[in-house]
Amino acid sequence: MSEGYLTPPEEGDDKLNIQWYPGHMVKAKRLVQEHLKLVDVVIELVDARLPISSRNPDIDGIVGAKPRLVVLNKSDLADPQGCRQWVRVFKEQGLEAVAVNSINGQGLAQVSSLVRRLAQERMAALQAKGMRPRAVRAMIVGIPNVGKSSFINKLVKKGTAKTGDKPGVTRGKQWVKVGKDFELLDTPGILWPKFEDPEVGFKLAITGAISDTVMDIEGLSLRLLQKLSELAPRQLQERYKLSEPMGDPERLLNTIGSKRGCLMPGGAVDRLKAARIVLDEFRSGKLGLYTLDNPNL
Ligand SMILES: Nc1nc2c(ncn2[C@@H]2O[C@H](COP(=O)(O)OP(=O)(O)OP(=O)(O)O)[C@@H](O)[C@H]2O)c(=O)[nH]1
Ligand SMILES: [Mg+2]
Repeated sequence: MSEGYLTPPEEGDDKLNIQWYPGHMVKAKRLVQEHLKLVDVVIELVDARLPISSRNPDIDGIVGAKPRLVVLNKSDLADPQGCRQWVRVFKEQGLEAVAVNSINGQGLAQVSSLVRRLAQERMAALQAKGMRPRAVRAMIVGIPNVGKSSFINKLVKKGTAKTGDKPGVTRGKQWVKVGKDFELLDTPGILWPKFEDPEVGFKLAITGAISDTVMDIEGLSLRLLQKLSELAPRQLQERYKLSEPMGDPERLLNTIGSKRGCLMPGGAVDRLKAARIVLDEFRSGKLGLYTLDNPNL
């Protein structure tokens, strides 16, 4: 995740005090708008666990009428039924959508075929004007840490494996080949999520979209424990072999810390270490698979 676009939390501030640098955001948005002119299709990556909170709210205006594919990445970490519902919701809104896993490549074959299909009309129009057939060009946009680089790497490897001859990267150009008739802009566009809603900030923080260095890790994990003890008490109990009833997140964090041997010299629980464990295990799906944005709203 790129550094330097967050302000650090204020001393003693227990809220998620996250502020993007506005100048940085405007510049990145302008860059995306410039690159848009070069492509036939936009691939918008969102986090499958939060398909709305992980979007830039201006995305419709930025992309305009250009054909767009919404890719729900990290679908391996989301509730499978939630993924299916969200794909349906996007389709109902007139957007093509597909759930993928950029680590094992699941869903990526569909991405290639959908991109080609979305570009068909434009390619036909270009040829009708007498232009020679060329590869379909697409660019990736998405918020920090949503998996843009992983997605590109996996898609490109798949493509080159299929054609099996030349290396995938065309030097001197900013395009990466995905098979012979599909090219990706090699630098993804970064767009920012919206932070004004504290609930959105919380969801982005617990899924890892915000750099941990700017956050109160202990406070965040306490909120997460509170949420999980309401949402999925059994998962918590099983994972951490808890016998006591759920409830007070402060006590829960201490118990988890001592069960996992997070002790400081002198024997007190190292709560920061315990907090990191809870967050890491939630982010890697060990505490269950969740879709945190409700598709039915
Ligand atoms: N489980 C899972 N993890 C993923 C997936 N895609 C990416 N990741 C992980 O998410 C993290 C961020 O991935 P990147 O590809 O670096 O994300 P990015 O959007 O390029 O991030 P920036 O360049 O910082 O904006 C990495 O730890 C990846 O391994 C996925 O489909 N499933
Ligand atoms: Mg990247």
